[in-house]
Amino acid sequence: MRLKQCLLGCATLGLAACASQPQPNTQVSAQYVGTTHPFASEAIYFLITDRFVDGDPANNHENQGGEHPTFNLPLTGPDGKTANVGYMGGDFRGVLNNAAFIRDMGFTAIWMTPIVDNPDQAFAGGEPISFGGAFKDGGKTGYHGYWGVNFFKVDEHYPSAGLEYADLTRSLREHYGIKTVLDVVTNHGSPSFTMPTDQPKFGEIYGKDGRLLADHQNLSPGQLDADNPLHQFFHPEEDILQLSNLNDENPDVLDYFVDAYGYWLSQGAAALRIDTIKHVPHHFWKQFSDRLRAHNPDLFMFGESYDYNANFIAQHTLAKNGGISVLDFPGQQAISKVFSTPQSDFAELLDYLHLTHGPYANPYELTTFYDNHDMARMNASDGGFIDAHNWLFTSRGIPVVYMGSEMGYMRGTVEHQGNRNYYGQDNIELAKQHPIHAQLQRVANLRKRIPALQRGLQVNLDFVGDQAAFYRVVQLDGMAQTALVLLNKGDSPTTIKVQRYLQAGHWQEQFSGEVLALEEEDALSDEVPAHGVRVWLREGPINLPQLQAKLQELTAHR
Ligand SMILES: [Ca+2]
Ligand SMILES: [Ca+2]
Ligand SMILES: [Ca+2]
Repeated sequence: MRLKQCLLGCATLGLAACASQPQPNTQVSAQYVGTTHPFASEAIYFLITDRFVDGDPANNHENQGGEHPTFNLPLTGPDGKTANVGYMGGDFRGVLNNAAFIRDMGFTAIWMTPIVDNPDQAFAGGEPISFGGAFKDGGKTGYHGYWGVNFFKVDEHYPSAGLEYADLTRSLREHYGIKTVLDVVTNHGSPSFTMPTDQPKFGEIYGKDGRLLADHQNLSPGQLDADNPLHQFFHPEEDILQLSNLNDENPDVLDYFVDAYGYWLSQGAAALRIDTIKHVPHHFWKQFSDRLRAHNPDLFMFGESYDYNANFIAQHTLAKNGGISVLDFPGQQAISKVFSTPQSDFAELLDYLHLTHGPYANPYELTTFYDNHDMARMNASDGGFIDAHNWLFTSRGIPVVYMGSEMGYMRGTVEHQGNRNYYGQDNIELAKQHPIHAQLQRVANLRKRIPALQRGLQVNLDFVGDQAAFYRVVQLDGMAQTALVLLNKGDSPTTIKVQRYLQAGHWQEQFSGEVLALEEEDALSDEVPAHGVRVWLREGPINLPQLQAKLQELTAHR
């Protein structure tokens, strides 16, 4: 077959061109792939457990907290707008009740905010938070989960009878094919000083057996006593607001978290998202990673290094620092800007990709997103959200979508302006009819069945104005695919013409089923709908020398 193609090629190209081609039998085994990591196949739906869906009012603890209640604490803004810093009832049952919704949208994994026990009162210290405010913890509760107290214990707001964490992970996996991503913190516990009077659980850390291991005792970090065993879990310096700054130099702290997160992995967590990773030194992560992977060899972890400098965040991805992937914050910035600004140019997306000579251990293993719970929700039109998803699910990286984006929920708002508002079953029912949801479901399910879109090398063609064209190519273990992705973020249909690296053969457009039989040196010209995506797929070995050379270059310098 290959010989026949070469002979045909010689007939058109002439003997000299044929003679310069690599030997056919070396091409058969050539491997082209962005990453072979199993987790690259996943697409992640991110939800704030407390704010997703209240599936069981029995665990709401509406009367918790005494003089510092924890349930439903609204922040009131102008024009009747509200945010909320109390618990609002979301739980494991609410997630499981909507597992089919998440699966049907095309997601294969759910990242839930931390599930471990947080304090049972609102924080009375710090500076009071108000509507639209930031960097103040006064008056807040641990509804978000990032204020751990006992890292071995599920917070009382989440489980139901017969639905502990292990039951949830098992049901999601066995009945819906969904993996669970555990959100982990090692940098800090709960707020730990400036309380008018010391509040229970704040600044405290408990062991698996329920024993008190550490207590900040409402002292400022500078007042901690290095000789007091209860203080040795903490750094004597402030880090983030009043949060207890855990001492990453203390081997007991490392042991504690390796044990705790190893325990949750044994309860069915499939991957870890690591909070505030840049606040903890690399040597800690190297040991943490080595010890967890000793028992979980392929464990995928991705960190939140909230920074727009790729060289900085990429440090975590290096093997010497633990080989931990990261959320692509530079990508987030670019993606959000491009798709919320109609006059933007697709070319503005090229810089963050770092497909060659970049700082990342492997750019194809980054988790990609355009907003989350810690920033303003993307302020885009429905078309902008649709375009963002069309890009996210076809370009390099593992897509992460924050709950509510399927209907552009609370778009443009920051954390305490509505971006963390309760989502709820009623909104989910509305989302199922929303145009953003319809298009997301279409492209996410396409990625789910096409390995080239999950792990293929990305070969960029033209990125100009509202048009983008690129290939994703994979040739691995007897499977070979070339996906040609055509994107249009404009308000009217546009024709995109591609000739560069275009292989002869049978191509099929994956949404419409249209087919094309291309000869060598043919061009492909296709009309892409407004805010649309077209994906042409060619199955079979990569046999075009120019494309082979490009793929070899991308591989050599990835
Ligand atoms: Ca509940
Ligand atoms: Ca609690
Ligand atoms: Ca720290």
